[in-house]
Amino acid sequence: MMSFPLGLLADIIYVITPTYYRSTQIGDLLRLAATLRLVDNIHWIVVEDSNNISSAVKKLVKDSTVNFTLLNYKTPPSANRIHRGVHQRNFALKTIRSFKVSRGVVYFADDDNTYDKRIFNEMRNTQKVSIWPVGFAGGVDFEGPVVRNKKIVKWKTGFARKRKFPTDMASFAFNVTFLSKSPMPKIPDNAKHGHLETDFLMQLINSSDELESKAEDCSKVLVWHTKTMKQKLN
Ligand SMILES: *[C@@H]1O[C@H](CO)[C@@H](O)[C@H](O)[C@H]1NC(C)=O
Ligand SMILES: *[C@@H]1O[C@H](CO)[C@@H](O)[C@H](O)[C@H]1NC(C)=O
Ligand SMILES: CC(=O)N[C@H]1CO[C@H](CO)[C@@H](O)[C@@H]1O
Repeated sequence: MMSFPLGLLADIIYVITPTYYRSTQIGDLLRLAATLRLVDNIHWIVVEDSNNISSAVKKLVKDSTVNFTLLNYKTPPSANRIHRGVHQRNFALKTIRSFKVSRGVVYFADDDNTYDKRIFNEMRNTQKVSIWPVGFAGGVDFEGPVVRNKKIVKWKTGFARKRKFPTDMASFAFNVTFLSKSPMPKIPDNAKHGHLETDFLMQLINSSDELESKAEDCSKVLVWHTKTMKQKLN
């Protein structure tokens, strides 16, 4: 039997990307795929908001050379329209839960953000929930925890400061073992505007003390909440 020194076997990061059809969809996904292919041990879970898997997205994920699972889940008509991607992310969580793995990390990576490949190795050794700042989130240059002596002392945000965890979807990763809990943690469709993250995190942890600060004690921005301009097409 072969044995490996501890830490040599890198844990898999399950990267969840909800996506929906618009003119820039393929361009956005291509940019994300280009980053993910630079990182080892990624399992990319792409969930289309549609009745069918589209051939363009299927070709893109196959060509990415990233290990992937492609799914589709049409947002039900009854859904709360103030959020996007809730049902797709939850479907991805259920799918990962069905893998029944006992190690690994889960990360929500929307298709239009910009990721430095280093963020993935920052999150890879997450024990419970890891955290870092996100550029252009929360109405400020960057939103995230302020860390002093390894402790989160406050949060920097320009939006809904009373949120328990005032942070962006791209700012945290969590241990896959949370998904075997009953009930499984879910993104709540009935959350208030801008409260998806805090409402989700409250199902995982009770306080900021349980968060693991990454990206040099949250002093480096390695992911940006960028937005692709809507194209004006004649
Ligand atoms: C791809 O993912 C599947 C399912 O999790 C896994 O069994 C397989 O080992 C992965 N392959 C690589 C190359 O990571
Ligand atoms: C996740 O949690 C399990 C169980 O507590 C632990 O063994 C593992 O080291 C944690 N981290 C990762 C990346 O799986
Ligand atoms: C082309 C194709 O596969 N269309 C299917 C998309 O999904 C709807 C609803 O599930 C089916 O009725 C179509 O046949």
